[in-house]
Amino acid sequence: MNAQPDATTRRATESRGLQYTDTVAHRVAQALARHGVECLFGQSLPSMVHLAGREHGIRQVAYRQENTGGYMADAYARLSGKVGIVTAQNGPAAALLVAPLMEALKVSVPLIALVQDVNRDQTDRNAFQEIDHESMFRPCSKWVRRVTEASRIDDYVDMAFTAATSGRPGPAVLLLPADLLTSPAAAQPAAPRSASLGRYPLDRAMPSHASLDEAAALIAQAQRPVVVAGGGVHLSGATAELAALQALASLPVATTVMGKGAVDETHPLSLGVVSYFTGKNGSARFLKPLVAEADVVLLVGNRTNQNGTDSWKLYPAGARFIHIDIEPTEIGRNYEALRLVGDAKLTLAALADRLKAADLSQRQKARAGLEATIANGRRQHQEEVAALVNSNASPMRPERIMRELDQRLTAESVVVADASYSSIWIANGLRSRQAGMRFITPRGLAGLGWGFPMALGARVARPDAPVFCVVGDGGFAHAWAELETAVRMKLKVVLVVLNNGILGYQKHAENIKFGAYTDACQFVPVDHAAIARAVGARGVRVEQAQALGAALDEAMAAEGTTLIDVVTDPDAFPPVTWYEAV
Ligand SMILES: Cc1ncc(C[n+]2csc(CCOP(=O)(O)OP(=O)(O)O)c2C)c(N)n1
Ligand SMILES: [Mg+2]
Repeated sequence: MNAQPDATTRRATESRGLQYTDTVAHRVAQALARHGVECLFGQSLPSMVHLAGREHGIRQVAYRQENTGGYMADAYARLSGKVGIVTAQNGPAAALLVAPLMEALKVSVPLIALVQDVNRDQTDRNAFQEIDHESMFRPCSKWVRRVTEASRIDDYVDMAFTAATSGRPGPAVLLLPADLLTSPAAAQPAAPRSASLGRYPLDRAMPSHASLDEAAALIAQAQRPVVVAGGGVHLSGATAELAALQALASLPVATTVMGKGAVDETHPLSLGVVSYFTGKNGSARFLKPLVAEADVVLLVGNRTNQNGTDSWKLYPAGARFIHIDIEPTEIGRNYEALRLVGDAKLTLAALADRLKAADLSQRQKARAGLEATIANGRRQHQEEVAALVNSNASPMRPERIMRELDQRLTAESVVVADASYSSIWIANGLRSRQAGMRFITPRGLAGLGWGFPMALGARVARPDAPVFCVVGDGGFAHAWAELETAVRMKLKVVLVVLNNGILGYQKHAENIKFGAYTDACQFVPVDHAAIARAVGARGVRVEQAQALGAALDEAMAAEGTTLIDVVTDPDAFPPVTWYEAV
């Protein structure tokens, strides 16, 4: 006979409905809803915020680990145009947010971390999991504050959104003491805040008329101008303006990895990604001179970082630079430039307006020759890689894997890749079909393992878009647990694991640098498809090139996430230029 559960057991095991109404947490949720927040990426704490959030129609998207939760929120922000919100408990959980916040800081993605803190009267008493959050978060965020007064909730939530979405977007951290959240909400002020600040860019600034005039004249008179578009073009939503400028002034446009998709890569004036992988078999190998020999270089939302500039060797030393950026200190960091401090969308449009009135005959005359040069460079590349792209070898060549994927992309597809070789394979092997198509890669810090959780966040932002994800087997092992999240949260991703059995980039780079590789590089055989099936996802293994197409088609037609474990050539590496230079 079953004994009746005692009162404590009943209280612990039965959900009786939320015991709190009109708390500070409710006021937080209300403010989030005012800023257009629809979902919180969170495991549980601060529980009161999640529970109150339900009452405002705010959905919880669960994660298994704070690290990956941060990347989910990041990709969500990149694709939704809204702020990504991630929540975490104080202490060790909060510490796991450092890497995703740092990524967001590097590549200017607006995130807000809502982090629970210890009760206000327990501060500095060695309370459970108490750490100095403000010191920990300061170097990886734009703004970090701890709110302690019930009457200031709207003020602080609005400050967090303003920090995240204004100027150069980035992460903000709001620390919420646990006892404050369950306290009664303060009385509403006579004039409650009503602004919605959850979209970015919050403010769009413009450079001076004089500097725009000067830039337009430089472009109109240039002999060999080129545009190099970075991720800032996507952040600003400036892809239509960039396409218009490209067409109007007959400008060849290259992108960085972060900027991929800023232009249509099938356009006769697009160069694709031109950066640190223009070696043998690189898609931009034969187009690189259009960047390296330019006389005027227009940088747009481009950090001029090491990878994008191929260790600052790619851009021509003698060129005149024009740099559009919302962040004044990025202009002139590595290349002295005509400073166009402003929002990319407005600035490109203003530049185009001026060029419409300018004498563009030189640009028009150059166009046919330029298009022929680009077509020729593309053809040379296609001839060079034909054998690899069409290879039926087993284990498979990544170039062949990219061919199968590329054939299935549409302008609506979103492609996400992990760090390591996967982001290079997709940048090289897949083409953007229209200005504004999105390829999401963790290029702020290139941390391993971020690809798959980013794909989940991408799917939350674009529930109707086909989301493809390409990851290496080493990086994916950082995030296996989120396969269960994909199943539970009903997030469909077509996940391709490049199973080469090694930490490829690590092993090849070590061999090239040192003539030997370290013991961590080689794995025992792993059946990733079985891992997927173990948590209720679809999992298939592909060992023959001829089988990949059908596997992709089935995955695209299936209901939930499918993991395709593709047995990949461990000796294949992408065209990293320094591999050839050493
Ligand atoms: C968090 C993190 N740890 C370590 C590295 C260093 N790292 C860069 S690439 C790489 C190997 C990745 O192997 P895998 O994910 O299997 O991809 P592959 O290169 O084999 O395609 C390593 C260890 C990193 N970038 N990030
Ligand atoms: Mg690998």
